[in-house]
Amino acid sequence: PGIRPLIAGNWKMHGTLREAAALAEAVRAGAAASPPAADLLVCPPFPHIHVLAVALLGQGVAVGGQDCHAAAKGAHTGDVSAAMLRDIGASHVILGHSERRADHGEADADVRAKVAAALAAGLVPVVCVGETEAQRLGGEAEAVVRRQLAESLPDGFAGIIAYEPVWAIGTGRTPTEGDIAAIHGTIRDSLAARFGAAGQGMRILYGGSMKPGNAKAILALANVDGGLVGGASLVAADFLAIAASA
Ligand code: G2H
Repeated sequence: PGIRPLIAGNWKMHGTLREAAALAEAVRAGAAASPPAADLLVCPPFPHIHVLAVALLGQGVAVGGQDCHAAAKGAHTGDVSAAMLRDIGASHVILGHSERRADHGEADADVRAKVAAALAAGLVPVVCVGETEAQRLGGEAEAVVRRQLAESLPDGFAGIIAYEPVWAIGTGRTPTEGDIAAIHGTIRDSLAARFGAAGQGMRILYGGSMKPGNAKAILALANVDGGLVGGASLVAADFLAIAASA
């Protein structure tokens, strides 16, 4: 038996509470009417998480955060702990997204500390890795991803990996199917080498301009166990169409 896919929506910094609630309700209703062969997760901005987690409780759509702090608590103005996310109903948290790495200078060691904090709080981390365009053109993509995995995952890691080539994020461009399969194979090998059987069973998501039109082909590739969807997750019909193609 294969790994059950996960289709995760990364809503990034979009939407009022009213819009978020409407989007979540449309996803819930669509999935209830026509259950996909995939688990569903939505990751709204922090202020919307609690309301959505309450609304979606037991409805087959999990709710997650887009970041958390590495510390359990303390004097960290503006930050949110993993335990706080868990407390308000989140089950997952995206960590190490390239926008966090770029906008907030997060390095692999920072991501590793956050992943450890998430695991300690009982959250499932969705850890993002991926090369820049210069690294891809320089033939370094696999080495970069291997290094990010080695340095961003703490010992005892249990969670989800998302491969997101930085140059494919929000650009409408995606790697070839062969390139996606190659990197996902590399990620699988790294996970299996370090975590054994557990690594064989970990989900590896693809992210970066995943749309209804390209999802079926991408999700059919070996070692692609779902998607991390940004722009297209803001339109319920598109998100559901991607889920339906899993
Ligand atoms: C990649 C992805 C979601 P988009 O960041 O994490 O965004 O689908 O808009 O490229």
